[in-house]
Amino acid sequence: MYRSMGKAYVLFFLILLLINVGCDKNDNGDGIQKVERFGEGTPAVPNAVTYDLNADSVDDFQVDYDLGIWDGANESGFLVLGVLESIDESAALIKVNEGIDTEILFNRPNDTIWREPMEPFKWNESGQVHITEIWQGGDGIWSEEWTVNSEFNSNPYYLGVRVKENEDFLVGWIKLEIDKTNGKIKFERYRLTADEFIIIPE
Ligand SMILES: [Ca+2]
Repeated sequence: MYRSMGKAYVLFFLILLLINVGCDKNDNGDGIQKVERFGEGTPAVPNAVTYDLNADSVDDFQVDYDLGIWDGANESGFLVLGVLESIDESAALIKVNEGIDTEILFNRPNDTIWREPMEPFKWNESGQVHITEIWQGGDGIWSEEWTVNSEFNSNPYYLGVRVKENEDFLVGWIKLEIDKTNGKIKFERYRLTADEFIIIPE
């Protein structure tokens, strides 16, 4: 319920000012950081993590957290988005329904991920996909849990990816565990290949 409300705000009241929270974080030692300047009750935010999935010394993705502001008709609030940023032409697989609505985290075991995906699937070219989020209501109260940007409700989640290697791409998948209590996005397992496709195992 809350998630769909959140989407409506993003789509229809779009005054979304994203500020990278990196400079406002204070690490308390367990990988969760607090955004200090927005005062009491602002959720703790996990550290950014960078991944070099094919171990070629070139980073491929970064999981990071952005602070946003939503502005509705008569109310407004903050939100924090957990995002996966592409580095060096790496990309996440998205599904574009009727050319408009974009889905991520739709893959499951036994799915085939193609190096050259066919419609409605494509590699995300915007540089960032939105994995999880937590919202502050117009009453100032934050949601108790993070929501995951997926049609599925529980861990694990799967994401098709491509990763740049030399002048070519590898295709693969990442199995993610997302902690809804603190927004942590963990790469539990991943696999890449130079083949034309890869199948996500059971
Ligand atoms: Ca790499």
